[in-house]
Amino acid sequence: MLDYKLYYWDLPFRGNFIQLFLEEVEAKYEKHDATDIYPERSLKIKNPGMASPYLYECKSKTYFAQMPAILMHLGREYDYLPKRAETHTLALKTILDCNDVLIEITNYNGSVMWNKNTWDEFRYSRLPDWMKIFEKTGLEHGFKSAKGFLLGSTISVADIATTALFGTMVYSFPELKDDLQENAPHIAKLCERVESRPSIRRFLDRQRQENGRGYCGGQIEQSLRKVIEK
Ligand SMILES: N[C@@H](CCC(=O)N[C@@H](CS)C(=O)NCC(=O)O)C(=O)O
Repeated sequence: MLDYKLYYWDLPFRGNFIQLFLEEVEAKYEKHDATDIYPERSLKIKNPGMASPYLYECKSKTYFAQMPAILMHLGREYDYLPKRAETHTLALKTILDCNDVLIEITNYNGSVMWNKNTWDEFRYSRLPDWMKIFEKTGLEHGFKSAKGFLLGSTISVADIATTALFGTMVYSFPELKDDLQENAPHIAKLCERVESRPSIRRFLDRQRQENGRGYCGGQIEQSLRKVIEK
């Protein structure tokens, strides 16, 4: 029996946050194109949401929108949330940080295209600060042990989100690999470890073979490529 249907574009960007999780827990799910809901049906579904990703949960016949809400829901369902109050809150904070980085790297969801000056300002100021925030969080919590995860000794939803953010970013834009290595070396390693978990690895290999290095799509990806690949 099917557990979930995920509605997203054929791009990793926000969809991989959900898809890496579903792969990790080996949920039975189908991937559908975002246009099956967005925009015509967005207001008609149970628990309407403005934009993809949408997750349909078969057992409750319910839709969820907003990537952080979906991940928190799945984290609770599959016991991928830290138990202590501090780290539980940090798991949500980490997912929200990820979503903020997605907004910033797409210049507010593509509202303005990048130019070399604005991109360099972001790349050499805000982006390294974001990377350092993740690194410091890990060092203060799970990275105290060599094989630790971001918030503790076991994998949590925060590791899936961090990998969906930075693993995807450096795969789509290899030019940013050194930036991550320099500012957040433990995060770079964490992404590699999470990406090599067997079901995640199989999924990423398939996705990358089919979609190459595509990131967020649209004019904003073109604009990003223009400034990064210069
Ligand atoms: N805050 C929402 C943002 C959703 C969002 O911006 N989705 C993009 C694709 S990644 C989209 O479909 N945008 C079209 C729109 O906003 O109308 C989330 O985290 O899920």
